[in-house]
Amino acid sequence: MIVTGAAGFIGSHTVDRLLEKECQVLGIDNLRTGTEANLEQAFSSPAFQLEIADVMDGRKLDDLIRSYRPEAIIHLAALVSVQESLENPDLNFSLNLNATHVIAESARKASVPRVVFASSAAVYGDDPPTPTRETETTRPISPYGTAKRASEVLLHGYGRSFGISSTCFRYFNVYGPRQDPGSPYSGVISIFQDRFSRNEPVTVFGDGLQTRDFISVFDVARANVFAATNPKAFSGTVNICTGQPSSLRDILGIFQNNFPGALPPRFAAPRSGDIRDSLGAPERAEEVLGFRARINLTEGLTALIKETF
Ligand code: UD2
Repeated sequence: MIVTGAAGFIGSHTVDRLLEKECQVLGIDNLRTGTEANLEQAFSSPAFQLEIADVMDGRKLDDLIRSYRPEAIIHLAALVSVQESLENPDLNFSLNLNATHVIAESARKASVPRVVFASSAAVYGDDPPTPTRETETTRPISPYGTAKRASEVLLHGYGRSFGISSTCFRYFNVYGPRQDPGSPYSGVISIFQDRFSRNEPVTVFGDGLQTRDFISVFDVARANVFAATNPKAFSGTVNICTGQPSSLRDILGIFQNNFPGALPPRFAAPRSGDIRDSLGAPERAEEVLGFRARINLTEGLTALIKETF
């Protein structure tokens, strides 16, 4: 197996899961946003190797893929911040679309049978009907969502042209250990975890009644590994979500239960561009992959807070 973005949040958990399943894994990462610390557990396995390389480097990728001859490529390397894609659309184009083409080409040349790709619920745009199905019209509202959608089309077109199976996962709001809380646009759960554990107040933008479909990174890694290791994995787009809405107040409540005596939250005006409710329809994942999220939010968040994962 090859995992690009192996040193990132979702990548490192995917590597850990592949190693648990006794796969040989070559991780590729340029360490732009990922860190080797995320791979601490993986480095203890002789089945794991990390290559520090850029997925934009087509020649290097060709060499690596041709010599490793993976059963599948799980392509997770990306520019992960929607905000950064708005500030630097050109870099977003390189990392989130051009790199997909580099991967597709390398896969074709080395006859790799399967690619699993990290797409995003951001392809749906603002306030689609909920729960949102994969058949919903996509109307991305950021360069990030646009490149993710274009990458899906590219991979499916390549798949049909050259017989490569491509599973494009539209992840909803992923949370869990190793998520970087470093920017104001980081996932809300990573920010809350950081603030509560340092006894600093959190800020709630809006009334806190906005809802999201939060899915544990352990469930996401399980979906990635299932699609990559299953020769009959479905080719197409699939939501990776729980189908369960949670409000920000629900999240806050779980943190407050675990941190009695924490400072009260501050409330601020809603963020511009914030959507009210995001909720995925999980049925297709169940139908075509037999995948269903197993970790409910209270359980997953409590484990994250207590670091008992
Ligand atoms: C996700 C993406 C975002 C964009 C958006 C499109 C992530 C981390 N963010 O944003 O880049 O694609 O989807 O709809 O995947 N919030 C607070 N306090 C904080 C931080 C956040 O109240 O300190 C609120 C935020 O205003 C939002 C909710 O929490 O209402 C969730 O925020 P988020 O950035 O984790 O995720 P989301 O779905 O808004």
